Amino acid sequence: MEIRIEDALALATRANSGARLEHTLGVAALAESLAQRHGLDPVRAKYAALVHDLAKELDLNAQVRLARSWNLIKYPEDELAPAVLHGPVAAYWLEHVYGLDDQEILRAVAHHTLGAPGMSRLEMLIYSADLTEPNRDFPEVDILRRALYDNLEKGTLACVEHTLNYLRDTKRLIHPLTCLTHADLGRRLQFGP
Ligand code: DGI
Ligand code: FE
Ligand code: FE
Repeated sequence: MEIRIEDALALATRANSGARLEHTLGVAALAESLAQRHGLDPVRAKYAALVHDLAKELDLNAQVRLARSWNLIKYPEDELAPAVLHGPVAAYWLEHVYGLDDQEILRAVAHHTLGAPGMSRLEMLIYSADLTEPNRDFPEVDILRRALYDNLEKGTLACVEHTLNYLRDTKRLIHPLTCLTHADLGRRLQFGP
């Protein structure tokens, strides 16, 4: 299937409204400019950003039902913290209902909330742009943006560390994939990919 930004924009405006659409457009703008900065395909980065939260506004119970029926539940934590399911649900829908066949975009969408071991640079970029897009406003966001601009891998590791600290501070359950992503990025930065 040809990757066309108009198609992704149409999907985003159908699925996301109000502040969520503003967020999605913010992720798209940042993803495009980080892709240009780091020599990745800006069209695929923008496409992935526009569709990353397609399933976010579905009722959480509906997300769990879809995730069960599509065999996307991999950890008990997926159902204990079902807000982490919308990435895998959107990626499955894009591939099996919509017909998108770009595996790297599909992985970037699936992994945008928790990351995954062995992420590609496009996956890192979408994960990080989601956290640091222009509408995000928390104390360390500028430091994270600069880190991402300087070095995608190190910046992504800083984003995962920020998320881990946030989850600890707010006493939320930490999903095992967040820990695996953190360990994998740390290892790759130390020993190479
Ligand atoms: O969809 P967005 O709001 O743009 O951002 P996102 O896809 O990163 O989703 C954020 C949600 O995911 C937020 O409610 C926190 C949650 N989350 C991410 N990692 C973990 C997590 N929740 C738990 N309990 N554990 C995690 O490891
Ligand atoms: Fe999301
Ligand atoms: Fe998002």
